[in-house]
Amino acid sequence: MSLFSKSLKSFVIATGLFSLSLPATSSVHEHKHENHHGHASEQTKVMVMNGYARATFALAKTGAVYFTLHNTSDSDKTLMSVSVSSDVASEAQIHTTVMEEDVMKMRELTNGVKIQAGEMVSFESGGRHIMLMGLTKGLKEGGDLALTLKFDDASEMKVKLPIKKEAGESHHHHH
Ligand SMILES: [Cu+2]
Repeated sequence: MSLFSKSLKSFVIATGLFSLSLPATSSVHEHKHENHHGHASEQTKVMVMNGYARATFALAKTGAVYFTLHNTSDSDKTLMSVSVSSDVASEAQIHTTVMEEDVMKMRELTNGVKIQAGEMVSFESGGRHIMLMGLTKGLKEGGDLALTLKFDDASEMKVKLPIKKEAGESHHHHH
């Protein structure tokens, strides 16, 4: 855990969580004053924990991102989509991994991932993950990856995750 604590602080920066009842398109202009109260730490209702992007080789076209989402609010939230700068990749998709006749396959979760009030959902190797498609220059170990997570209540959360090699399990899976 201590490995992650340094970067954890930057994961909890959230925007827009205080405009929960507003549809995505209605905007900031009429409610600008509301943005002033509430510090990020109090308004953050979903925490991103233990997040990282797996380092790739320079010419890789796809990459995977893992984290745990903790919904600290008292209402269910659904992660609907993830966006990434076009400087980094053409698209970010929410994937899950399913076994079909002993073959692992990835599927896009187009309806998002629901995190019930007070619950945690893990995105991890071999399960749900964020897949980056069309990487422009790979993900270099030691760098950062910025993503924006979008929820069904129209809130968005910007996160910056470290790029690193697989966390402590590069060779073996223990069963
Ligand atoms: Cu995938």
